[in-house]
Amino acid sequence: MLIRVINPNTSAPMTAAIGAAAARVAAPGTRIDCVSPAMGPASIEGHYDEAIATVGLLEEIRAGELLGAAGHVVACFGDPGLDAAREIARAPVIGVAEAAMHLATLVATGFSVVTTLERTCIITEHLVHNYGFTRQCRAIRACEIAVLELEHPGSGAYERIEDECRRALREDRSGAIVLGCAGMAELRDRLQAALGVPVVEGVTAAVKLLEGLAALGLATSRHGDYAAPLAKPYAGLMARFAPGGSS
Ligand code: 2AL
Repeated sequence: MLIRVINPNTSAPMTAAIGAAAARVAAPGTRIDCVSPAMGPASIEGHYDEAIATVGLLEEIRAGELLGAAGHVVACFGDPGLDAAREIARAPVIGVAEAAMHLATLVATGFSVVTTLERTCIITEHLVHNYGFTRQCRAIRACEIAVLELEHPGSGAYERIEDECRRALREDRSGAIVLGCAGMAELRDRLQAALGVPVVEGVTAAVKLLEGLAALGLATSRHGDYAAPLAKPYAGLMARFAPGGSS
């Protein structure tokens, strides 16, 4: 089966790192195609970045559907455009934040999210509420690391993340850590070995969940609000995104 992992930011090094992490956990019959949109922000660190990145993401969802993808991963921790993607895709679409949070609740009664910049914490907080994990999410912690710093080996990002995880385990009563950025995918194994608690990372979690859904014959419901968007004209630059009403 083909799983398309879409990094909605346009950083090529981050896309390569996300693809490598996804490929490492994929089952023998799974092919990972990790892509990023041709247009959009270099990193996603706020509401505006998210809103703009969503358009390129949806374009990649459409491209993946044409390639016959059996599943799509939205590989940004804000899960931007997730509901919209589900309206236009026949194959299941999973966001990395929802994947990681769901798995964390299976291995601990409470988890802490350790993310990049403090300004992104409110995006995670909204997701926690939307997904119904307010009782399990004990804290959302920022390391004040810019997303693209994660790709620079000399930035000290790993050490700052490990320090914040240790503070979380001391202070939050959490049994598990959720990594709050797709750019942290390659740090998971090292962090879990260092911390000795489950460290859940969304890219790898989403790949395994998509494989599970496929094995069980489960796909997004087309009944109700995830039905195809209604056909209508879109004006101006958005004209090419107008839904045909047939997907
Ligand atoms: C992210 C992420 O996963 N990718 C990105 O560009 N920004 N999320 C975050 N909290 O920084």
